[in-house]
Amino acid sequence: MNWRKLRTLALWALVLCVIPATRYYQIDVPLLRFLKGSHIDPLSLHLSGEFVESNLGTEQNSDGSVTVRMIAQQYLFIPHCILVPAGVPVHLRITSADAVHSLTFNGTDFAVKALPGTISEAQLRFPRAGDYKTVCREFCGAGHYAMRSELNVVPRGQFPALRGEERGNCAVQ
Ligand SMILES: [Cu+2]
Repeated sequence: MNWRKLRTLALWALVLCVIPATRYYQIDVPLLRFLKGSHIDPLSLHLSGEFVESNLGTEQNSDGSVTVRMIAQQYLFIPHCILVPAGVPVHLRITSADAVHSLTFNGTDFAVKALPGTISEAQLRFPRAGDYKTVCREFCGAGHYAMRSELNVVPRGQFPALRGEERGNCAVQ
């Protein structure tokens, strides 16, 4: 093999490595999740599986922690308001029904990408009670600026026992 061919080959190999490296959330993460078998169909989220409407919101676990399930879609987060207790581990599971979104809470450094076809997981803990605005920080289309919802953290003792249909409703207090 002559040097010119080798150089061209090396250049292509470099380009093919650089593209996924700069598109971690768009290429690498979905590919890894797909290979691991945690692929989820964004078109049927509302119809069956973990992200049906009745299963969204805050679920209490037997060990005292809570699991929050959310869908991000143009241009809202579902549920629109999340209620969690202060000082307990919050297991967040979020997916997207369409574009790439980024879930953030005003006043915190926390950010998690929501990607169609995969479930993003994060562990959180809110030490004090308070209300946070939930804002999308990934430009996802014309209505991106209005994509926001709420997270209400209440003292642990005041956190109500949520029934199934109340999981995505902050009004239950
Ligand atoms: Cu957005």
